[in-house]
Amino acid sequence: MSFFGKLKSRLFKSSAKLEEGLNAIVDENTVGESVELKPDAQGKQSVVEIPKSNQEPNPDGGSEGAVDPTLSEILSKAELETGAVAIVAERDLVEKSAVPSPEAASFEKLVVDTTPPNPLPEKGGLFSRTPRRVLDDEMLEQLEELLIASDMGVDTAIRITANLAQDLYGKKMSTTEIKIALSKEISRIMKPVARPMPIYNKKPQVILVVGVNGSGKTTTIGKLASQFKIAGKSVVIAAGDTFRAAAVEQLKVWGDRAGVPVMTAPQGSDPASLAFEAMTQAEADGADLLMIDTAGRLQNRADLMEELSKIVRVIRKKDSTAPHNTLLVLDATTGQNALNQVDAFQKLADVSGLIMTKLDGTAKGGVLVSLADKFALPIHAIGVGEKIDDLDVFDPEDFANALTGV
Ligand SMILES: Nc1nc2c(ncn2[C@@H]2O[C@H](COP(=O)(O)OP(=O)(O)O)[C@@H](O)[C@H]2O)c(=O)[nH]1
Ligand SMILES: [Mg+2]
Repeated sequence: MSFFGKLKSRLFKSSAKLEEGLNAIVDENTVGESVELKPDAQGKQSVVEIPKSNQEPNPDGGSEGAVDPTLSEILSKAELETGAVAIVAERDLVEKSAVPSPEAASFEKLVVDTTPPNPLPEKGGLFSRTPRRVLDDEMLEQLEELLIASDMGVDTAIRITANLAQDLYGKKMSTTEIKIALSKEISRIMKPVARPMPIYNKKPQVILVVGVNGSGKTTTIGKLASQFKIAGKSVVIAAGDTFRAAAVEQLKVWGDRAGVPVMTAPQGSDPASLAFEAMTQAEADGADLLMIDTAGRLQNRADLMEELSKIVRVIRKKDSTAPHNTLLVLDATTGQNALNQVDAFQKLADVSGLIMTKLDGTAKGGVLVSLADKFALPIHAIGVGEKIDDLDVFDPEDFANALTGV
């Protein structure tokens, strides 16, 4: 499967949450479409014009009364009587009779570059129609709340909805059309920070990897080392989290798998002297890359700061320009807390880029949008699982489409 295919399926929790919220918003004050089905006396379907009064937004703002009892009775009766035949017949009717409104036509122009060539009809049950709602102040407010609930943060949510309003205020929008518009806005925010990790003409290029415990540093180093190795680079890893024996074992497994040497030191020993030895080894081997794992005990900030600055100090004895990259690894499941972690680690180290892990299995994927919006830090890669190929460079369009479920 392509990484985009995988990303889309693994970001499902985030996109499903967004979709559920969008459906609720759109359905709440739907502007009725005119194509509906009604079985006649013989059980065949025919087009029913929804009475005009039902097409107007409910002045109360609720959905009650949007369909009169007679019609809903007819619909539920038809559902029972006509079964699967209706699905085919109904799609046929919708295709033949749907005439795009002028609004829809101008919206098409706006989104022409992202609309799939043959958009599937929207899901809507047996008698599917495409609910649309006029993008007004109330709906914008609800969208803003939904984006905040999707971990995009208040400022970013406001920015996104303001941009939507600028382009689309007063237009009738379906869930799919909102998703496409959202995806465009999100990818616009993320494009400037989507940058692969730079590779310098340095031997060894030193990559320091920082982040809180459990964020995915060790796993990410393993994945990166394997991928660099496959790309023909020679790599040395320093298992600088000497605090946790498991971290060392974990790296050894990745190292064995990738054929990359892993420098280790006894548990509890000084990570800086290990980093120095690893630097010596990497130089002697003529390695292209040296990746240094670190511990992430943020609860003791002063210790961690001292530990990191000592590592930097000793490797600078060998190369004053090192480390060439300081990657901050963030766990998507921590949601908005990831922003605090960026703040904290920028004070501890000279963070040069971000990698976000665990975007699979969380509904908090939107946090990456607020990170992109709030910090100008490059996002190099994203992790969507525990296997070696579950890490890939960050592509803003793919991400925006996967997050919104476009
Ligand atoms: N689902 C998922 N799990 C991940 C991902 N990256 C890391 N993990 C898991 O998160 C846990 C902590 O990772 P680890 O690399 O040990 O974190 P560290 O403490 O920062 O070194 C491990 O169980 C990893 O397998 C990811 O992208 N997706
Ligand atoms: Mg670790």
